[in-house]
Amino acid sequence: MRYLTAGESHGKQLTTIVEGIPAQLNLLKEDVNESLIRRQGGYGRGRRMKIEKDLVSMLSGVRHGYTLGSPITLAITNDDFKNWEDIMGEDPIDEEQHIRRQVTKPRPGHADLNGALKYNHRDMRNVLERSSARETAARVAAGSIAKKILKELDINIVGYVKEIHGIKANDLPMSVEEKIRKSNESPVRVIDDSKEEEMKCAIDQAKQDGDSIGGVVEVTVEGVPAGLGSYVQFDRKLDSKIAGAVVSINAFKGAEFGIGFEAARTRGSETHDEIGYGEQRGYYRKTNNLGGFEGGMTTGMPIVVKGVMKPIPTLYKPLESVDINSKEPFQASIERSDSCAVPAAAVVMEHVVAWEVASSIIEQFPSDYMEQLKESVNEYRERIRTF
Ligand code: EPS
Repeated sequence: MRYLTAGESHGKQLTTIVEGIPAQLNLLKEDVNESLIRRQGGYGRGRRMKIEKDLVSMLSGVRHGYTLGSPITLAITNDDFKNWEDIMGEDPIDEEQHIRRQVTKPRPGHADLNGALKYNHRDMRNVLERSSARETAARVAAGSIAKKILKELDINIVGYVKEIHGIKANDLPMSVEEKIRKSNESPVRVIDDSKEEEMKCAIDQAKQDGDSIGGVVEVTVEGVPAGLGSYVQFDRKLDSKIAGAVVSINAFKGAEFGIGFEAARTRGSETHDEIGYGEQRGYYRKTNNLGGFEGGMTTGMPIVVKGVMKPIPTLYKPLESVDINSKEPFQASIERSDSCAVPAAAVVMEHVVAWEVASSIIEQFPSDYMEQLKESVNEYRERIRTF
């Protein structure tokens, strides 16, 4: 399975081309739209989300509600484009107009300066349009198809917020279904609502101060068979692919599995999960400190992975930078922005993790069509249960 996305933040549309999806997967526009709508929400989003209503058109690869096995093209229109047509249109504009409109003041923490240096762009709009987190809508669209595959295989996945600006939600034992329901009801996408108000206050305060705040999100995947991924080669380890996908989300700075960095402070005897066996359940671990992975392969326990998101770098409060034309210092100008996008990022992370898990299944099992995939996964599950 693979996909490519295209599109600028204020361009005409976002496009995702997805390839390698088995034939005969039931897939409706509503499945993709449900994910897109979840991503748009969350307390702390800026004015842009009031303009956009992300809805997908399926331009290829789906017929009468089922996938064909051919590439699937997903298109999301940017409603804001109508306000940007003269700035983002494909036709040439005169030199004077171009110079007047150039973005020459890079925002600290953004891709602006590094992208300009690399691609030799004197107008940093050429960088910021594509490096914008708007692109995550296109990735969520791809991930929503992966989630449909997982669902058919009885694998459930959810992303939710663990922490916003140091305010930590409590761990509550809940099924994935319950976590989905709870987090969907929460404006800050937490499953523990006792911290909700505190988090909203922190977001309000950041907004009032012209600042932004980050946080930690967690994704849980239940129902994965043991043995996805492989230890035999570094680039086949599924935990490393998931970590790569998480860190590839705009503004993410790290990923950890299970107790993660805490393992630096625990002894081996407190870290490793003891193995048990039950006739129905097969092999299992008595705890899940390692977050569902040993040796780059799933253990059959839930995958539990966290990602950390830095505060969004587009600030109302000025930070010092340098104009690339005058080379003079300036205080960054005011930009429209989200003061906190952590709740939306939980949805994005859920979808990129879903993609990696589904990809590893498609790679491992015959998967030209859904029935074939289901049969081979079930056969495998039965074999390892009685192993
Ligand atoms: C973003 C800035 C804001 C966000 C945007 C990401 O957009 P704008 O510059 O148009 O105000 O709302 O996020 C989205 C559009 C989205 O769909 O998530 C940025 O600078 O990355």
